Amino acid sequence: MTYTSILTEIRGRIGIVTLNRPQAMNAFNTAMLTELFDALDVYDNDERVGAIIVTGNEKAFAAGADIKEMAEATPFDMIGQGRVEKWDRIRTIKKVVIAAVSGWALGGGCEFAISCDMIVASETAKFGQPEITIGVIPGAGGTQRLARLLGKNLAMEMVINNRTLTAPEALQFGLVNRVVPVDGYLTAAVAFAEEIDARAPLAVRMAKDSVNAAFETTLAEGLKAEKRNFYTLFSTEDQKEGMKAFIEKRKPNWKGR
Ligand code: DAK
Repeated sequence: MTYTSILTEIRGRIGIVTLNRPQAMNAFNTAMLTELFDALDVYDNDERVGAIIVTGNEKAFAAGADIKEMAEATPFDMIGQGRVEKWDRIRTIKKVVIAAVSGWALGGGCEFAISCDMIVASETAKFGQPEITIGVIPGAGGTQRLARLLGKNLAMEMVINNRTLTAPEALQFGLVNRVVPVDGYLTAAVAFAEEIDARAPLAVRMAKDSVNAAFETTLAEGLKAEKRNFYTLFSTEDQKEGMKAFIEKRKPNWKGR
């Protein structure tokens, strides 16, 4: 697929997808959304890529869905364009996806960022769900994920009263993993992704799957998923290598098998 609204780059072993509609604050139109998920799929299946970063520019990660594109839409247009399915595809990516956020992460932009596995934010990052100001509510998981991540009261305030969170607030409330100076946020995200890529790949995958189970199932089902993943890892060469390396007081040499 030829991309017109995103840029892609493999830096070392890190796949970087840059949202690239600066004239529209990186608002997600159908083309950009389609390209973004195509690129994520490509990197998810590319053995040269160990982890993935999605980023925007300094001013805007993404200002949400493209309001101009959906202003006149009917419910059937919204359903027919498969938007829900498109947004849902982030849940199917197996590799770790880190959002590197600077500037605005609003509406669908905030929802996309919090659907990633982790977030590195620049000091200027701002997170919000302003849909209420245009007569709607979040439609890509914001009400559910923010309630789980931040608790009910703050989620209510963001969704009902357009409360935005600054980067320090987002860090304080656990919405992001780290806040770094704006001139180094992508570099910091790449370093973070490289740390993850240096770990046992199958264990990383199982760890991601297990933590995600906490958001998608009951505690009992989540505990079952964790146990299943834990036991499965005992069938890998990396488990044998990791434990042997510990005993031999040396660094493990991961094979991803
Ligand atoms: N859509 C379209 N264009 C946008 C945009 C957006 N969301 N955000 C900004 N732009 C455009 C502006 O219209 C402007 O274009 P021109 O007038 O120059 O042609 C250009 O980007 C620069 O924006 P501003 O002039 O407004 O720049 P400022 O620095 O003054 O303000 C801002 C930046 C980000 C605070 C402001 O632009 C803003 O408030 N933007 C709108 C934010 C917003 O309301 N976002 C929520 C959108 S609704 C779904 C799943 C998810 C969704 C929908 C469906 N399904 C599963 C079905 C998601 C919905 C949303 O996200």
